[in-house]
Amino acid sequence: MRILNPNYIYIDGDFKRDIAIAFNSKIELIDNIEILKDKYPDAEIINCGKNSVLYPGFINTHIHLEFSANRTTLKYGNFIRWLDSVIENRDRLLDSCDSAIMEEAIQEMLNSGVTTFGEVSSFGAELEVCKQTPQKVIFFNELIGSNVAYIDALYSDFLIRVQASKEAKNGIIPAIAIHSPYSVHPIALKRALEVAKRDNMPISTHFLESPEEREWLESGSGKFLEFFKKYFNTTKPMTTIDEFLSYFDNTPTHFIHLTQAKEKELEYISKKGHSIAHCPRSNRLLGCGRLDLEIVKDLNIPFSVATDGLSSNSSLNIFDELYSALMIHSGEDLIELSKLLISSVTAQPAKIFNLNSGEIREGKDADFAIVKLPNAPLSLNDIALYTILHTKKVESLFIDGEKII
Ligand code: MCF
Ligand code: FE
Repeated sequence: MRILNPNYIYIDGDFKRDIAIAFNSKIELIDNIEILKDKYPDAEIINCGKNSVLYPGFINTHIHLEFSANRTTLKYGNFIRWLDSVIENRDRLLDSCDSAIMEEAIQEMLNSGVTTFGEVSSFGAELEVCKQTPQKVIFFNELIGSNVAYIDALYSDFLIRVQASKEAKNGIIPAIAIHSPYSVHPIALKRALEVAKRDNMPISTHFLESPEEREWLESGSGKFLEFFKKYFNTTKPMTTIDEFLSYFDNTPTHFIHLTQAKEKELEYISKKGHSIAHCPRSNRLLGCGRLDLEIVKDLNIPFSVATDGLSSNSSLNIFDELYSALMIHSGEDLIELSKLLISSVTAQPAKIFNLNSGEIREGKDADFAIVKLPNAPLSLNDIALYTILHTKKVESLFIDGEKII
C-alpha cells in the first residue's frame, strides 16, 4: 500500500485540502493523512510537495498517431486546402512516421498527465507502440472508403484490424471510428455499426467539421464538389446530415468536432445520448470555426476536450488544448469554464467511455496526474484556472498505481 499526500486534490468536481489517498493498483481509501497512517502503518508515504494538486489522470479522447510526422507538410487555414495536402502527402507522411516518432508523441501526452487516450487508427501501424505504452488506449479502428467497387476489400481489411486490436490486450480497448459522412459508404457504415453494437465497442466519427462539409451534405455543392470530382470522379454526397445522424440512433457515439452543427442537430445528439469531442486548436487551424459551447452546455451534452492529431495541431499536450479552449470561449465565465474544462478531460470522458478512471473515488483505477502551482492559491475555487494557466508538464504521473513519471 502507498499513500499520496498532496496539498490540494480535485475531487467531485471541486478542490479540497488535507485529503490523502491510499492506493495499490486501485484507490483504496481517501481520508485525512493521519487517519490513513493509522490504518496502514506500513504504507509508503509519498509527500507531493509544496503547492501540489492531485488530479485523476487525464483522458485525451481523440488523436491520430499515424500522422505524427507532420510539422510543416500539411497546409492549414482552410479545410479543403488541408484535405488536398493530406491526399498529396499522405504516403510520404505515413512512411516517415516510424515508432520513434509515435513514441515521442505518446511521451508528450504522458508529460502532460494523459493516462488514457483515444487513438484513431487508419492502418494499424501504431498498434505495437500502443501495446507498449503504459497508458490505456481506446483503439478506434477507422473505416474509410466511398467507392462501392472497393468496399468489400476495405471492409475486410477493417475487420482484420478490429480483430488484431481485440487480441492485443495490454490495455488496448478495441473500438471503431467511422471516418466521416463524406468518406464512408452507408452500406459499409451500417455493417461496421452492427459489429460495434454486437461487441459493445466505443464508436467515434468526425462530423460537421467544416463549412464545406455542411454545404456538401446539404446541397452537393461547393469546394467538396470540386474535391470529389478531382479525386474520386463523383458528384453527389452519399448521405444527408439527418440521415447520417440517424445511422447512430442505437449506438451512443462520440461525435468529433461538430463545429458546424446547428441547434437542431445538437438537440438530436443530446436526445440520443451521444457525446462530443471538442478540438479547438484543430478547428482553428483547419478553418472550421468554433463549437457552440453555450448550446452544448444548455443541452447538457457530455463532451471531452481533445487535441486531435499532429496532422491538425502543433502539440499533443493536453494543457495547451485546455489553454486554447479557455481563450477561444471568451464569453464564458472564466472560473466556471476552467472547472468544466478539467471535467472534460477527466470525469466526462470516463463516463462517456465507461472507464474506471477520471475520478478520485474509492475503487477507481489509481491513475493520477500531480501538478505543482508556482505559488499557493488564495482561493480553492480558482485552482482549475491556475492549473490551466501555469502548467505545461506534470510533476508526477501514476497509472494503475505504478509511478511512470
Ligand atoms: O480530425 C482531423 C481532421 N478531420 C478528419 N480527419 C483527420 C484529422 N486528422 C487526421 N485525419 C485523418 C483521418 O483519420 O485524415 C485521413 C483519415 O484517415 C484522411 S481524410 C481524407
Ligand atoms: Fe481527427
